[in-house]
Parts: sequence; C-alpha cells; structure tokens
Amino acid sequence: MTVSFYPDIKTVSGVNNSHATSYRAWLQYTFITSTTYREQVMSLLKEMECLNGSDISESIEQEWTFAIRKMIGFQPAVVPEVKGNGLRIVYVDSMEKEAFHIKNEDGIQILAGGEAGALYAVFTLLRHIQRQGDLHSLNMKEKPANPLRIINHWDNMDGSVERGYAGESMFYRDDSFRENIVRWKDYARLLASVGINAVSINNVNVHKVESYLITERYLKDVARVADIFRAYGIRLLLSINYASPMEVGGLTHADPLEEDVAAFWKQAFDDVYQAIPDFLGVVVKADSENRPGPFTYGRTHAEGANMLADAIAPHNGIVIWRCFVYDCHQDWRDRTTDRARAAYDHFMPLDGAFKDNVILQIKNGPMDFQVREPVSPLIGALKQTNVIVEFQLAQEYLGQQRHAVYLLPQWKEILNFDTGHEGEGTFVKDIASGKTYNPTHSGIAAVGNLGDDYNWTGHTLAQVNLYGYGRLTWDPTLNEDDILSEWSDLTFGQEEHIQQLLEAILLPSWLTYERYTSPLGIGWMINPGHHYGPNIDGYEYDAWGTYHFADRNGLGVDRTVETGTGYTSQYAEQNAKIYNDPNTCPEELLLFFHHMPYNYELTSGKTIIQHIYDTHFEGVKGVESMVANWEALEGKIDDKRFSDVLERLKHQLSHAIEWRDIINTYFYRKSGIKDIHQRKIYE
Ligand code: GCV
Repeated sequence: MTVSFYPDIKTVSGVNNSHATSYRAWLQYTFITSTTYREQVMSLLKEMECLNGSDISESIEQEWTFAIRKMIGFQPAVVPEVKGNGLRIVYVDSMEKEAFHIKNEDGIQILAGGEAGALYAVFTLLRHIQRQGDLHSLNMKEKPANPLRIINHWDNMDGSVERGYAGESMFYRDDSFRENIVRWKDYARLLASVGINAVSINNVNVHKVESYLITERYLKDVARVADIFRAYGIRLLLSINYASPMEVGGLTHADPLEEDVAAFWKQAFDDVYQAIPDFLGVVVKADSENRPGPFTYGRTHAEGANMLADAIAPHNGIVIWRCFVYDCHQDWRDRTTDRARAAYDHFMPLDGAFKDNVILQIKNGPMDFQVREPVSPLIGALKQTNVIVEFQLAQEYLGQQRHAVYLLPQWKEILNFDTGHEGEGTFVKDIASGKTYNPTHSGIAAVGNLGDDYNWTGHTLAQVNLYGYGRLTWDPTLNEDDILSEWSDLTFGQEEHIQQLLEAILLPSWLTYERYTSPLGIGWMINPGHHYGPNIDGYEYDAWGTYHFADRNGLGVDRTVETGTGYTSQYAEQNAKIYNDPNTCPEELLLFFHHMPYNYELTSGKTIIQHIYDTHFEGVKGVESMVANWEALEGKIDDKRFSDVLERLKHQLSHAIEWRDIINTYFYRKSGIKDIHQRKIYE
C-alpha cells in the first residue's frame, strides 16, 4: 500500500494548518537561512542514488527528498547512478543490519548493514544538516546499543487509552480500527527518526474485544498497521489475553500444560503469521492486577510463558512476559507483605527456566513508575533469563503530561545504576543492552505517551521525552543535556537564546517535580484511581500495597532486614548493605527504605520535616521560574506552541501550589513541628 508522502496536514484527523508546528514535532525541516550552508548542501548532495524499490527504500527516498527540499529549497534528483556529487547508499554484508557509517569519501556515502541501518543513517544525516553540521569531515559510525527498542501502547479498541494524556487512541475507535493511515505513517517516521524498532499497539490489560485482535476479525486491520510500520523498520507486537483459549477459543480453561490450550495458541499464531509474516511477537500481563494467568491452574510463570513460546517459535516470534506481578488485594494492617518485594520473589526462583524466545519485561523500579524509586532488584539478578527494562513515557505519576517533566535525567540515573551483580560496574544499561550476560534477546521498552492530539503528546514539551527515549535507547551513553539541545534545535530552531531558556525549563524539571510532590523516595500520596494530584492518605488504608506509614513521630517504610520487610536483601551484597543502613542509604531514597523520625538530621543539616517544608517551597519557586522562562520566549517561537505550553505551565504552577500546601499542612498537623522560617503553612 502506498501512502502519499506528507500530504496536506489537514488530511490528518483532528489536525489543521494552525497545528502544523505542533504536529511536526522534531521533524520540522525548517528552511536554513544561511546561503553558504545551503550552497554547500546543494553542491555536495545534488543527487541521490535510487535504491531497490522496497518499502523502506521508498521511505528513505521520500524522507530525504522532502526534507532537503524543505530545508535547502531544492529537490535532489533521484538517479540510477550518482556520477558527481551526491548521496550514495551502499549495503555492506559484514555490518550489522541496523548499523551505519556515514562518511565523505568520494562524495557522501552511507554504508549500512541493511535497510533499517540506511534509514537510521538518513535520519541522522538530516538531523546533522538541520543543525548545520560540517559535511566535509563527516564520519559517523553508529549502531544501536539495545537490540529491542520498543514502545508499548496502552490503547483500547473503544478509543480510550489507559493512562493516556494526549487525546484518544490513534489506532482505534468504537471497537474498530480508525482510518488514520497518514497519522500512522507520520508516527512511524517520528519513531524511526530516533531508532525505535518495535511497537505494541494495544493495552496490556486485554479486554474482551481486544482478545480478538489475533483472529480473523481484526487481522486484516492489524496487517494494515504492520504495513505502514514495516516501511520504517518497525515491527509489530500485540498484547494478548492469557485467557484467550476460553474467551476466544471456547475452551473451558486456559491451563498452559493442557494440549488443547497449546493447540489453540499454535493455531492462533499460525493465523497471525499468515497475515503478518514479520510479526515480532506478543506482550503478556498475566496474574497481575486481576488479569488471568497460569496461577489459576497452579502453574508457574515459566510454564505459562514457555507454552506460548513453543507455539510462536516456529515463526521466530517472541513472548514478552511482564514481571509486574504483585498482590493487589493486600491488607494494609499486614506489615509483612511488601509490594516492592513481589517481582523478585516471583521471578528470581525461575531464573534459567524460560525458553530462549521468552523475555521478561521488568519495570524500572519495584513499585510503579514513581518520581523516585530504587532500581528493581530483579534487574541484574536474573543472569540466565532474557530481560527488557520497562520505562513509562506516559507521566502517570509525574504530572500526566500537564506538568512539564523532562524524564531523561531520571532514566540516565537508572541506566547508570550499578547493580553490582557481576562485581563493580554491572550497570543497568549493560544488562538491558545484553552486554553483561549476552542473552538471546534484550532491550528497553516504554509505555507510550501518545494519542491523537494535534501535538501527539498533549503537552508540547512532552515530545522531548519520546525523542529522548529513542535517542537514549539507541545510545545510553548520550547525556541528557546533549539530547535536549538536539531536540530543541530541531523542534524550535537553533537560536541560542531559545535553547538556553528551554534548558533552564527542562533540565531541572524532574527534580522540581519531585520537590513539590513526594519527598525522599516515599512515593504515592496521590488521588486513587486516576493518580493525579495530592492525596496523602489516598492509598494509605487501601489494598494496593502503597503506604507511607506517617504517624506523629515520623514516616517511611521499614524495608530493612532486621526490623522491616527484608526487601533490602534482594540487592547484590554491596547495595543491600548501603540501603539497609539509614546512615549510608542515599538520602533521596531514605523514606523508601526506612521509617525515620521527623527530627532526623540529613547531611544538609536539616531535619526531615524541615526538608519537606523547604523542598515544597522550593518546588513551587522552580515552577515559577519555568513560567517566567517560557514567557521570555514570546515572539521567538510560533504563537500556537507558545500559548499551548504557557497554559499548561500556568496550570502546573497552581497545581504545584496545591501540592505544596496540602503536603506541608499534612505533615505540620501530624508532627506539630513548625517551619523554622515561619512561612505560610496552613493549620
Ligand atoms: C496497564 C499501573 C497502572 C495501570 C497499568 C499497570 C501495568 O498499575 O496504574 O493502569 O495497567 O500499571 O503496568 O500493567
């Protein structure tokens, strides 16, 4: 199927010309005003050697000619053979499929291991040109660190998106697929431009209708989506319902050790691959938050996953099995059960028991995407099991894309965490990339932050997180400052002043958010259900295992070996020791690991209660300067994006004040200890 390239923006549902800059995100391809630079590009890249006509080749040619025309003002000719100056793409068997080398040697050449590598190279070169990089001494040699670089959509077929903060689903409406090919294609372009190579397109909570995605009812539509993504080197995954043999197949059970169940899945996968021969595989949330799974039949997760793995193996498919398994019917009175322990307790004993095409997907922290959590102790501990680390782009607990929070600083900390499992230097980034244990599959996934909003992500500035996620999974050694400046150049233009203001707004934004919300790793304290806004006791007497245990003397969860839940012992020895002792525990996680008195003195010399007050006042000040910095951009960027972001930042400020006052008042009332600076804390 050929979709005409970048047609009038109005053909995208819900998008009109006034949304153009918002919609184009970082693929603006802004006209370059420097005549010298344009002339250089024109002379070096007059022509492009045409490729073999495959889907990806077509995407490459379209992207290249379109982008050069927009940035430079001329249309490079696509010719069978470049004679003079031009762009040549040469496939080299000895290179890995996604690798490339861009160089200027007898003209500008891209050496690539395969078509995906060539596509990534073209996007890289276009980025370089947009930033007016030097073309004479070009020498960019790259390959992705992580083999799997995935976005997980939590889209439902009724059009809603679980934890979606950017409009409705771009894939579905009213239990059908939408006619949204242009947007899908533009989405695929955005993803490919930052190296994402796999997408799951439905919620991990697979309800009745979505269970049929793997059947004749929807497979033609799924194949349509796969066609679009394939042209951008992206493979498709579907989330499946573990109880499909019953829901779809009419069986009376879904016991993984029973032959009829295995036969159901074998047939289902045969059908899927018949429709989509390069289908990547399935994502499974089993025995988690009331979803069905092998526990119902007294089977282990290895037995459950391996049965699916066998059924999909003839097609070289993979089974991504999530480790977000915990007791969500906990009794708050029971102080021995600790949700943080759950993933490790469930999966560690199964290390080595999974088939080669099963990959365990582990959330970055042991709880659930809080503003601050330690790294999941399962990451690194599993040595004989394929692993994917899961992040969340959707800012479920980080302001739901109404607050501007740049997530890269958080992810960098996580990826650079030393798990210590193979001695010093066993970093999360090397476990995810497969460098440490050399597994058959590995990588990183993130819950997407996209919908059908005209700017994709609800908050225009949340685009940076998608961009940064792609760049970081491609190369985890990139730093957050460089990624931000790349993004801001591409998205808002190269004026230094704009970049400085965006850096001032975004670089500290994660810490700012942490300051006005949740102190010292305690987490939660949010409204139940929708998870937006402060509610300190919202989950305190609930069944979800998310407690802060604040009383009149102190707060925090005792997870030590001696007096607490023993969670600290799940880490490799050195980390376990550090976390177990409040004197060595990193202070930003102190209350995650320890129940501490309000008057405990931190290294800053402040007591915990004073720290709570101070950070909450500072957090609001931080948002005030975000607003002021953004206001300084008036007239420097287009009105639409300017006013959209300003509106959200103003909301963020009022919401930060709400957070500050509720938290400060709560802990003042609990502790009875006054702010030494006598600022306004409501009684
Ligand atoms: C898709 C959290 C979210 C749920 C989500 C779940 C998960 O609990 O609140 O909406 O469900 O994580 O990751 O499966």
